[in-house]
Amino acid sequence: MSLARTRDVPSVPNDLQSYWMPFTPNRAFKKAPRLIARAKGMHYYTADGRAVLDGTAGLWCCNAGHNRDPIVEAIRAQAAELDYAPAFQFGHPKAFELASRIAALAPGALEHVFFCNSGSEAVDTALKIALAFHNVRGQGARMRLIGRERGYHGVGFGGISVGGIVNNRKNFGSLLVGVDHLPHTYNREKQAFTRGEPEWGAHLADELDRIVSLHDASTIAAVIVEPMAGSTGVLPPPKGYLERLRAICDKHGILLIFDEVITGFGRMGHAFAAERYGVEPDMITFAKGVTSGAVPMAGVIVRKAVYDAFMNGPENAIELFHGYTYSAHPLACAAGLATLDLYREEGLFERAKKLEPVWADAAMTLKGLPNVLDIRTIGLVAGIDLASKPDAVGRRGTEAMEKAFGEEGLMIRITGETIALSPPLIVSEGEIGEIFDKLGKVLRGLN
Ligand code: PXG
Repeated sequence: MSLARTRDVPSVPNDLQSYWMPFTPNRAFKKAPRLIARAKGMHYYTADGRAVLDGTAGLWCCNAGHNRDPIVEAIRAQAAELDYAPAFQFGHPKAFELASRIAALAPGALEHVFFCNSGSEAVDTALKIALAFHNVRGQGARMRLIGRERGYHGVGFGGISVGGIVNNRKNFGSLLVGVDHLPHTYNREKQAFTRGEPEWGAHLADELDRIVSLHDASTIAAVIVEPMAGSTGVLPPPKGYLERLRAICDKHGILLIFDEVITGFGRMGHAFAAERYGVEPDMITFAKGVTSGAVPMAGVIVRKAVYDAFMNGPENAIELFHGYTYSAHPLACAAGLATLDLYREEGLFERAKKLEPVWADAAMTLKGLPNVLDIRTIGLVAGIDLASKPDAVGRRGTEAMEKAFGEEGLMIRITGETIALSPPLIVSEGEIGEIFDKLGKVLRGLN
């Protein structure tokens, strides 16, 4: 790169080639880029100043809305006070404070927090803690991990191994060995146009018993599921399903991990989905909403008995050989504390709960529009399945996203042919109407 080029970096780049974009068709994007320059509250603003209503809280993360003053101020003040402190063998006060605050939000005996920087790291951390937990208790034969079809647990090798998305797995070798998968819980015939948890499907949890009888419980370390599968198109858990998984795990001494990277911090009307269902897992992974997306941060909340199992060796020995340079980074902790304050002061989790029926009603107004095959809602989340074009699977979804952004000023997220919506929890009833009006226009205009 020439010096001249670095010196005169324009606010809108004129060469998009260097950046290899994640989970994006790079060549198509670079021909018709969608650039976001600014955000405030419920809106993004494009580089040319157009307002775009945020129907997705970024990527399911900006739950408090964008660029909220108290979060911005906390990050600013922290950057001036302490940029970085070593995460190993040293600590800084806000790391301990944030861990206590998160543990207090989590249900029951989930009392300890291990910090990471992304959901993918949180998942790999939880899987490693599960394996190490059985080892320190002398049950090292418990090595198998159970995920679920259509599960998304990030992109680390652990996460894609227990994940159930074919495209995320097929090009990356043999992955972890000793992994099995539960069936996913979606059945359009039995569940179409359900608000909240579908009636049908709790029995699918019993597949865990079948997997246990195949491998024997003494070889199984943990089961990991998203309480609501977000990334593969919004799949709420069938009524009673998570309770049943918990009971089967208990029966066999298997750890249950809830991946709450999306469902945590208010998205389902509670601090965590575990609370919504009254099911206490052994670990919860979180990310995204913990800082409202403002600084990367993630972690694993661990049940006391699991943590305690590691605390039996010599006191001056490291208990878990795991961690990241940026675990509990000061900027992330400051952002996290300010975000949790905002959630509490504005009652945003309760707000999401209160708005859930309004949100569901508004989403269901799209029923009957061209190509709409199913609509699912839960908390402040909606998934809308579109029929594929016969010769171009995924194309209609992409067109919807492009049209929404370019013509209606609405940010939506697509996964395959499913539109996923998950607005910031500050969304007003008027803005909920606006989201679905705009989307309705988009759907009527698609061919
Ligand atoms: N677990 C779950 C349940 C997630 O949803 C991750 C782990 C990984 O987090 P990181 O921070 O490593 O990306 C996620 C991430 C989408 C979408 O459009 C979803 C995610 C990320 C990006 C897009 O559904 N979820």
